[in-house]
Amino acid sequence: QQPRSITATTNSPALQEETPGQEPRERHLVKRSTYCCAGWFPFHGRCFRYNPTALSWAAAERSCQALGGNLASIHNLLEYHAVQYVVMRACHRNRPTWVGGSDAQEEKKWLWTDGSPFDYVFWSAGEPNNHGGKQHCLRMNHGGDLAWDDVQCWVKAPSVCAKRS
Ligand SMILES: [Ca+2]
Ligand SMILES: [Ca+2]
Repeated sequence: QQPRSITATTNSPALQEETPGQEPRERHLVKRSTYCCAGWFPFHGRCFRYNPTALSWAAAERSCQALGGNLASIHNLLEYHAVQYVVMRACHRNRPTWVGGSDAQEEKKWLWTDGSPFDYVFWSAGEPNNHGGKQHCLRMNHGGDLAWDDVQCWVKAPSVCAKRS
């Protein structure tokens, strides 16, 4: 399978990895730096994949682990837009979708399942509200601002997995 080029999928300058002055062959190799198998979208050293099957958050995480990854972690707005793109490309709308954040172990102590630092948030207005004291899992594309919401973990939703390229 040929890897997809990142530059073919976005117009954002921050996503382009070309360096001026390089020979075409070298440039070609740079573009391959995030290699992903078919069905996985490359972005900044990781590969992302949308799973349309509605699963609980824990079942979604296990299905990602079965593919060698975890539910996606998100560390800046560009990464969030990339994950939103993966969802939009697959189902042509901004479906509410599980990613790997959870505060199930301890309230308000959010963690990513891939072990990376929880160093960025994009909560919807008024979220996370831990509604009913029972919301411990992070679902994206919430509400009009398409931001993040904490949701009951047993709710079934599609998901996005990520793994190292
Ligand atoms: Ca909570
Ligand atoms: Ca909530």
